[in-house]
Amino acid sequence: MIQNENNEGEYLIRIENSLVRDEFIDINDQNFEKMMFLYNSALKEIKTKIEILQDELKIFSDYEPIEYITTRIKKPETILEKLKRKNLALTYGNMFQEVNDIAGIRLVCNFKKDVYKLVEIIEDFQDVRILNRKDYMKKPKKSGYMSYHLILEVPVNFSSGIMYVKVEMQLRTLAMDFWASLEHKLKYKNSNITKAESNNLIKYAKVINNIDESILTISNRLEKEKNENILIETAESRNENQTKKKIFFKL
Ligand code: 0O2
Repeated sequence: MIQNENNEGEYLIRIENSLVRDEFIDINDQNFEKMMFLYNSALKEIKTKIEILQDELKIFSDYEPIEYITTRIKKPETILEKLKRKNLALTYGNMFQEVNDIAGIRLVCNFKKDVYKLVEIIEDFQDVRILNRKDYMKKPKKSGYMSYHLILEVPVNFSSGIMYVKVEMQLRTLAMDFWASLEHKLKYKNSNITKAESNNLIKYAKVINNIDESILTISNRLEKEKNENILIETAESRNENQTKKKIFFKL
């Protein structure tokens, strides 16, 4: 790695080596801007990887598990709020090490099985590291929230070398996304909601989950039928070829 005092890379290595670890965050200073540059770069990298995967699955396997992708960078005020919520000093070191979702990418899928298939594929990415995972689909949060979360470390090539930057990936179905987006607006960050309204939101999450399960059953049946038809067609064409061969030998 180039160790040049004046280049950006040296600054990045400094963050890694914790030279600015104890500095307090100032959302208007250059250090903050540089931190955001790191997260934005990682987000571009992972988004491109997922888009390439999406194209590959479509072209080679006629499989389109992702309905849409969204990305976002956490607002500066929300980063500070999160550090306070975790009772941590508002330093760059804590921001870099303890806040995992400054860069966020969301993959919204059609079916639950697509989420697990994508997780398996991402696990096989050679360069992306998985630091942590939470399966809120198998075990929803008390609020009713369902999603699959991966904390990734994404490699970004800078002039001074490679740096691994954390990105939170949320994978969920369309139905889960519908619920989570509305609940986020109505309740997640709003303490004015009543107990009854809160209970209703939990109830709706269960309804959403039932819908997801029923839709999955339909999709599984159709897939099974399609595979069976392929098998029948293959067997038929094999028989046809054998008949042709017999006719050929008779001639
Ligand atoms: P925002 O405004 O969406 O960014 P940890 O990462 O383990 O230190 P954290 O961040 O609480 O702790 O982990 P968790 O539970 O995996 O939550 C991460 C993100 O998931 C949240 O980010 C939300 O985006 C989403 N989330 C978690 N619980 C709920 C929920 O009950 N309802 C909704 N709608 N979203 C939820 P932030 O930073 O809390 O919020």
